[in-house]
Amino acid sequence: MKSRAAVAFEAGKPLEIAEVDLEGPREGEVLVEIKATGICHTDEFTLSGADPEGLFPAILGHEGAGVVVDVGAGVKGLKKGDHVIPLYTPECRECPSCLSQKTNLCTAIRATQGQGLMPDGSSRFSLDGKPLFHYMGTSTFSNYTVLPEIALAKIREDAPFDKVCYIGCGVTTGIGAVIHTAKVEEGATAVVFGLGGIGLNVIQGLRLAGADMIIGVDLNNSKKEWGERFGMTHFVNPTEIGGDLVSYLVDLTKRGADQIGGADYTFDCTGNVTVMRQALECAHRGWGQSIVIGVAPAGAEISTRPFQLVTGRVWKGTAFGGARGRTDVPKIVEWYMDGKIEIDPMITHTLPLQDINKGFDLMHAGESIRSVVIY
Ligand code: NAD
Ligand code: AHE
Ligand code: ZN
Repeated sequence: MKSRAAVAFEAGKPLEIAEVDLEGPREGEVLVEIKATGICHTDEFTLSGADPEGLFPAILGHEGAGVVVDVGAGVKGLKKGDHVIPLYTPECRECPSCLSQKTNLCTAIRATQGQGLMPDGSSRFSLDGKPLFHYMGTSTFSNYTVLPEIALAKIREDAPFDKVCYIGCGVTTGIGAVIHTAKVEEGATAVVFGLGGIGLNVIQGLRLAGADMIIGVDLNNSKKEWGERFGMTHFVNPTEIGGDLVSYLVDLTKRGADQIGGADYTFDCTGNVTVMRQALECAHRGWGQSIVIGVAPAGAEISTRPFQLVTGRVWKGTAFGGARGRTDVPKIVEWYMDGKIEIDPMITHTLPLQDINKGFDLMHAGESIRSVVIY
């Protein structure tokens, strides 16, 4: 079949709209009509050429929602008409990682996914007879896409596609980092670096967990109002404090009898390795945990004095907020439908597919939180 798609032909170049060819689902695979997709900073990261796994030409996009159109042989858990969210972190429930119950990083198809291919080692997409790479196993910048059954979460049918697509990455990553990875407790203090589409969801996750002091750090002052909207209690612009950011944050988190200072939990949502170090070092001596969410460019490395770890700070990372997609994503959709979490105000822009590059421009200009493409 044909599908309208935004194709990334080359790193650093705008996407181009094309009618691509899409083969039907093979064994264990599902054809999905994508109804809406968010644009995440990770799409921009890969398009920029900074992703060591980045492949071109490819169909990017990993934050979608849609409807099952067809299923391949052996698909048991999904049928035509089901509403689904694609999962770049699948959940096979059979691999050692899934069975361990210690991680959400299912390994069933990770190798081929990283090569831009379906699990059988081939691509379903092509243009003019030449294959196009899949991306993160999802390729939601195509109106129709094929995924393995294990990479789809079935969701309730009254959930609006143009909002719940955001649960396919940003919402789950941010809230999950708080709930699954950090396991933040009531009354905690926290610092969130980078108040974009991920950081604001960390903030709403912290509010949900009952954190007391939620400090947001961003270079863009317009993010102050955004952070406050979702529960941030203090805002810091590092360029305006006139001194060392870590000392400033440690002082700000001194409370009552505890004059050591430092946050119980800190989160990097920038992908900047200098910020990651600051986030670790403003975590509380003895117990503070710092969670890396941001994705750093090829070749970037993190560093700190080992003494920071010797004295009890913990450095952790999280992918997809530690969520097990098929199990947890439908629950997060329920939370949204029940009003327990907010999504609508964060979707600042909606665009037709032909304007997808505007979504990237808005992100670069710091003007959007999330842009969503509606097919
Ligand atoms: P975004 O562009 O919407 O937001 C980034 C924010 O960081 C912006 O508000 C920007 O002003 C701020 N910022 C940039 N440099 C800063 C600095 N030095 N100090 C303070 N603030 C700074 O991006 P997003 O969609 O929220 O994604 C954030 C990061 O998370 C990206 O690196 C993305 O690739 C990554 N990500 C990771 C996962 C995961 O599973 N680990 C999932 C989604 C996104
Ligand atoms: N391909 C990059 C790493 C990119 C990365 O870390 N991706 C996150 C999801 S970001 C979503 O917006 C992730 O899930 N990582 C785990 C995994 O298995 O990819 C690189 O550096 O090679
Ligand atoms: Zn993402």
